[in-house]
Amino acid sequence: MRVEACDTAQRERSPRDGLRWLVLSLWALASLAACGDDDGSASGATAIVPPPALAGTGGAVVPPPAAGAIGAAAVSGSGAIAQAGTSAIVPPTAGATPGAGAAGASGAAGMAGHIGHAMGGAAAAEMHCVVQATPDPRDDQLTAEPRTVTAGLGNDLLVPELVEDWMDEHQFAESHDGWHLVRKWDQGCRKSNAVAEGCSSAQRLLGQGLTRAPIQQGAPGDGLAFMAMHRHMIQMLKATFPKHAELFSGFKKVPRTRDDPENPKSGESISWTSDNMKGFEILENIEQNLAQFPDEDELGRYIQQTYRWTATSPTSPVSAPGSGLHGALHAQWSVNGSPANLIQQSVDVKNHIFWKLHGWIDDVWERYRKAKGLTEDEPKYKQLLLEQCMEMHALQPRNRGKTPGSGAAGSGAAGGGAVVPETGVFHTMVRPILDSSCAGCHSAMGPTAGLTLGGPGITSAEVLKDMVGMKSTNGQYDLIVPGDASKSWVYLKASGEVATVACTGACERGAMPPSGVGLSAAQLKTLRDWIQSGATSN
Ligand SMILES: [Cu+2]
Repeated sequence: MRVEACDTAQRERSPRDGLRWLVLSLWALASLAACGDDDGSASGATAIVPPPALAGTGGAVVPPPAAGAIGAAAVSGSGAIAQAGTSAIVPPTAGATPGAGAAGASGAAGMAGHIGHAMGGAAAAEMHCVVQATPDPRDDQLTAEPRTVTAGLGNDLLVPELVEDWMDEHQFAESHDGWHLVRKWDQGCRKSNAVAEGCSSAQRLLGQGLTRAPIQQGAPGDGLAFMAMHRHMIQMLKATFPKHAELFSGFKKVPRTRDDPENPKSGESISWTSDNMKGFEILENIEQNLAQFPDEDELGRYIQQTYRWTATSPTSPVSAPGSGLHGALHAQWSVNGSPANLIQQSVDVKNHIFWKLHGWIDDVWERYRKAKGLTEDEPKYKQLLLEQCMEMHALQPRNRGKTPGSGAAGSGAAGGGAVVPETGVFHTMVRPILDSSCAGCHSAMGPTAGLTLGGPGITSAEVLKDMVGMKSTNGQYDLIVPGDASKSWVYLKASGEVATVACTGACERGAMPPSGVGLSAAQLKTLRDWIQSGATSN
């Protein structure tokens, strides 16, 4: 799980640029909390703050091709922030959300639950996330009924048109699609730990402003993220349309037969396999089956799907234990040719039954949590939902590849003026590796262990500055020693050589990334060669 990964890494935190840390902390409040930093107070403050361009579980958003990002903005805004401390957190200017268009209007009314940061102007407005939306005025005009459309040979049930309008304004379908796409990166390339080079599907995703998620579908951590992201969407909808929250409530029990009163398409037949049925029985009696799921992540993975692309079987999926009920539920009511076909990831959130089945999954998860004595007050839980919120925000096409302060107002505020595209070996060869493998935890928004190794919102020049000649947490090794990879902590961690390296004091010997899916031999060579040849930008 990423949270655990971050906890592990957090032990290694080193004292670094205090002011910058503070600025980023304020931006990322709870994001940092996830990585084990005094989260009690931070996440307790207010549920929401975060920057849009930050990909929660990391890497889902293309790093900025150019400068002018967080670093610069942070510097320009840092004075006020440092002085004002937490009181610097103020509501953003509603309507200033760049590119919001119609969403700006509804957003003004509908996003009162969020707070932004005293960065001023568009940068502040960009820096928000919606956890608790307030009702949309259209809630009053809604009917409680789903919309029936004729599609292909049958009928399908869609969310009401006004809800669809709201979804369009918030690029809901696109961000949901993107969320899954970045986690199916390896599947698309039929290769574990796939890079875009030589993989056309990855190239296409890059073209959409997406980058590979560090935790791929089915990997440890993905099950929990899967449940949390869909919960985030459900919560958003229920808070936006509270009078019609029932539209987004799940099956109480998954309908088993045509005549089941919960069959969303009454009169149409339903068929499940015996394995499906077994899965329903287990999950609908989750309190009696806790032992089968040691943690929430296991539960999520059991439900989501059974395919696994592993390092040992990169070209074909292996079947992991699990029910795969999520896919079976989607397939059961899928209508060919429907504009919101339930098995079409790019549009399925507009299907009424999507919310029935995901609501059911969400209820199972909630019952599991209750039975385990887990509460919503836990910082890790808050963090989890916050991360999903931030990632979904960042995955809206209008936000992809954007960084706070990188817009027109942002660069103006930063005083940087024109944005200079970066070039050089580090930027083009090394940075992408750091972005995909390290920035999930070590980003500008969530610099676990004080390390910013990439991710959105930081220039390559800044990443370099933060690494080369800088002390690692144990104080014995520098992060990067120009010309000597064998003494460069980042390399030792990435290569796993940390396991045997000489340490005089405390030595955190875990290799990175903690997911266990490390850098490929080619990536390690790139990193090594770059260090050996001087670790410069060129
Ligand atoms: Cu989904």
